[in-house]
Amino acid sequence: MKRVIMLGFAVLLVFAWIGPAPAAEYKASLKLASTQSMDHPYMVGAQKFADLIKERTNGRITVKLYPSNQLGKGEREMTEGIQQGAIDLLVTSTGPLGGFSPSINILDFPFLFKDFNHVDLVMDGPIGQKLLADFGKANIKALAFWENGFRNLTNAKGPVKKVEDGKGLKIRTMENKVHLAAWKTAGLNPTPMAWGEVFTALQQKVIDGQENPIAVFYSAKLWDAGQKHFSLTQHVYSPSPFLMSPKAFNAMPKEDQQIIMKTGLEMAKFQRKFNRDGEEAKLQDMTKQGVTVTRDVDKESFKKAMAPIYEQFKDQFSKAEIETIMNAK
Ligand code: EAX
Repeated sequence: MKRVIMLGFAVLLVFAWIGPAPAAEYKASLKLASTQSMDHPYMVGAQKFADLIKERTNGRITVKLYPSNQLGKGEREMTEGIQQGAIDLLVTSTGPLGGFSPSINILDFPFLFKDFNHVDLVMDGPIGQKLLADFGKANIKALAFWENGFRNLTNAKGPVKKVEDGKGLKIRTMENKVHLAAWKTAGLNPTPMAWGEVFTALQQKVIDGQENPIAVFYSAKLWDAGQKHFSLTQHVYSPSPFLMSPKAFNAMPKEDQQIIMKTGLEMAKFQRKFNRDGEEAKLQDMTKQGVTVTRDVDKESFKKAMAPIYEQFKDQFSKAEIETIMNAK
């Protein structure tokens, strides 16, 4: 009996020895990417995330930041990098994500969310949790919902107050089938494009306009590419999943995985607030840069013009599913 116990101990010891490195010894350097520059709320959140991870792991884990499309010309390419393990962490809009995890497209419907409170309720509740978990099937670890913001239509031709004013405008959309369908239905002329190509396309007048949250427009200084008209259409909320490569995540000891998850979630709160608090000052500064900001947009006209797409996608997203989000309280 004694010998059996001794043998048991020996086996346990061997297993303990060859198991994953204890957190005290584990070291890693992680690459964090996005399409956005260091002053955009994505990268402000990312910088704080990097600082906290370093502090909380006593410098064992460092996070190196790759802003401004350094690791790929757009979000589709970089999401592939996450799947393959070439990129460890990514802040991305939902633009191309439906091609990886189809359920996420439900968030891309126009006029789904009333305001930021409504957004937080859904993102931080069971619906948000389920959408994050679904990424697992695509070999992507989704840590939290950071944010891009409510998107707005901008163009080089003239002020747009109601949907009719925008008819025929050639605009860039993200590589997203719901957005594309919404703009087509509304009578504009949308064309999908990776973010890294938008500035040049605007400059060369290949397109008349684009749509994005205030912070993206501001960080990219799109007025320098001729975008002089900004309409506060707020036609769709743009959430930004904070993604991690399972390869990097699974290589970590449990304690470090927990630090990563906890800090990612904490930064979701911080980053969303930072984004929202900064919007008004950016709008005012844009005006000083010569941008005409149309605030009194007839949103109802956009909402009506885009409404038929809910019917168009009813086989993938039922009315009941959509209403659960719209009526969340
Ligand atoms: O995620 O491609 C886009 O328009 C996105 O909003 C932007 O890159 C931020």
